[in-house]
Amino acid sequence: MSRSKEDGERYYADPALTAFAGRYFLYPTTDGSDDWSSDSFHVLASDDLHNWSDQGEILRLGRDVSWATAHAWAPAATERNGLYYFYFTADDNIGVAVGTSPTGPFRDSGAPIVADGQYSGRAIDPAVFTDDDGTSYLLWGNGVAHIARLNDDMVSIDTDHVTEWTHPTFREAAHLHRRGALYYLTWSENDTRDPEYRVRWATGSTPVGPWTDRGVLLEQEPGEGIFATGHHSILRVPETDDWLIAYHRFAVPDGDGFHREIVIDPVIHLPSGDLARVRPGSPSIRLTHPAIPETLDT
Ligand code: FUB
Repeated sequence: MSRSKEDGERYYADPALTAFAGRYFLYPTTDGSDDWSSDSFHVLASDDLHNWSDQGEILRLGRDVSWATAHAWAPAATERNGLYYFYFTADDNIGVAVGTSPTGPFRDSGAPIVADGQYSGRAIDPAVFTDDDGTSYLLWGNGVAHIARLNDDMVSIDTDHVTEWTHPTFREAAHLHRRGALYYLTWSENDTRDPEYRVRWATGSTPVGPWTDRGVLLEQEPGEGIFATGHHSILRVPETDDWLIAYHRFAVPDGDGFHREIVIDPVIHLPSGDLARVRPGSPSIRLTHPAIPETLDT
């Protein structure tokens, strides 16, 4: 059963925080239904990371995507040569749609870029990373993490360069960022309905590993009523060495694994290259009240 908030709030999860041309964009899962059955994606935009507005629906399964009808989850987006690539989960496949602006409209490529069963584990939770040499990688997985080189068209992967990674704590939401010579692989451990859903990190000297587990980056803060802090993305604020992590948690108050909200906190890289533990709740940017255009507030 779904429940909606009364004052125009919506539940969002699985945030992919990005910056394009001086503006921030957040590509989330639309949450609030008990089996994560949403069939459409919205994008939120902000000039200052504090005030966010819902830019409307950018892709609807069934209508805009012929090969899937539900479970629109965990998207990611990037830009190359003036085109915007929107990667998304749909019924345990990964799709990609292309647009001319960060807010769409996006046109589906016509078939999954990674199909259900094509690789081990579940085909969910895409993330996209572009290295300093311009090579882009698509990450995905549940149970098994995959890091694949994207072809120049950005709508297909180089099947000769797909790296698999497993770890006892790897559940889902693999994400990659680089600072200097060090690559950071981060992921979610446990189930998103579990208060102990949390983010771990590893380091490596290449974008495909090998990876050294470095422990927990972010976890619940029960004393502050904060639970299930996971499925994140990490963004460098353009032109700075400031870094942010966007993640979801059980909505406060009364949330659960199907009613989640997005928050943003700083990520600190210590001089050693280690990541400082993220402390949720002090002082997080909370996205519980994104303004929704009247035409969309149905
Ligand atoms: O939002 C649906 C699913 O829940 C995502 O794909 C997982 O990462 C978990 O957050």
